[in-house]
Amino acid sequence: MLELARLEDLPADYRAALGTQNLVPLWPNLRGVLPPGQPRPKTLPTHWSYESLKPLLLAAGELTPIEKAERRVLVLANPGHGLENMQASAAMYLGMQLLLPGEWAPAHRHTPNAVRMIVEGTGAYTTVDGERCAMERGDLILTPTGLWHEHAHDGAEPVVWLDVLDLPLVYYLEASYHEDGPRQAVRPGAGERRYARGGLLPAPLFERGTRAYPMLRYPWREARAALEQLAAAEPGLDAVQIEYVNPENGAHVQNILGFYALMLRPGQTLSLPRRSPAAVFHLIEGSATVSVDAQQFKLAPADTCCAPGFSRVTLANASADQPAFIFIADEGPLHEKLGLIETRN
Ligand code: 1HN
Repeated sequence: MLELARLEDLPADYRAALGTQNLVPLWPNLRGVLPPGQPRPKTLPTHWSYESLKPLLLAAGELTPIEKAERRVLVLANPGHGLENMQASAAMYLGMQLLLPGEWAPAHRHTPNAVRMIVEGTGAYTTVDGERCAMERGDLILTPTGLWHEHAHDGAEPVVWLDVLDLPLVYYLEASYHEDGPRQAVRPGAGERRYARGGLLPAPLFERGTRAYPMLRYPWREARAALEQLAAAEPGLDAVQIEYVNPENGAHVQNILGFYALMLRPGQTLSLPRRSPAAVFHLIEGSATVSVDAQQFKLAPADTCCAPGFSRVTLANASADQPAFIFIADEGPLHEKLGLIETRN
């Protein structure tokens, strides 16, 4: 490949003259922004152990009252992006949030989209757009852009969940901001009952719903049953995987990030296609090894890891008799909308 001239090849006075007029020569920087063949992600394959971070999260519960934190979260930051930038990948933010009995995380809304994957504890609920969403292990709860949300806890033990947001992208676009609001009037959540049966949609007087976010809580009980039934119905199927979708139209549940659950059969090894979006893997149940290029992460329940775009990812379940259940978040919907989605062998 043609070697391009470096910045140092230019006379110092010329470089200084460019700077005074806010000008930059492209050629010394061209290969950096357009590397050959495939991107050079800053995102590093990274593993966060729940067992290791949990004591630090519980300590935060003693060190910082909820009133002083608003959201008590330890961010799972990718060192490749610089920890202070609070990014798991180019477009994904991850955090582990703790809510203690009796605490309340006040109502706000913001432009980034969030989802929560509940890790442990019972008795907490989040109110999204006025709908009460119980938080139980493995549930996925959406907090799409612009919807009011707050968290409350009537139970007796700490509740922890994984937050996944598209914050890095929305922040990069200079589109990130929030508003505070009063405590919401709460009505029981209805989405999960309204869309309780696959292929059967409410259509009162022949009209289908058109709400952008018709279903806010996806109970783990249902997702797990769907995976087990899929595995039983198709014994030869390698990728026992479901996507969390908008039940009215089958679209991705949110505009920017995609969300999936995958079951590894006992003893199964599954190689994923190499894809342009970065992905996050979070173990809900069982045990699994996630290989990302040359690195191997052994995931225990509630562990999380990430893989940059175009990496080779292999998922393995070493258990001879127990399935493993993995929650996956990726930047796929974003890449699709931008026309950047690629899959390679
Ligand atoms: C947020 O609103 C929550 O509502 C959690 O629980 C984490 C991280 C960045 C920006 C907003 C929440 C967040 C967040």
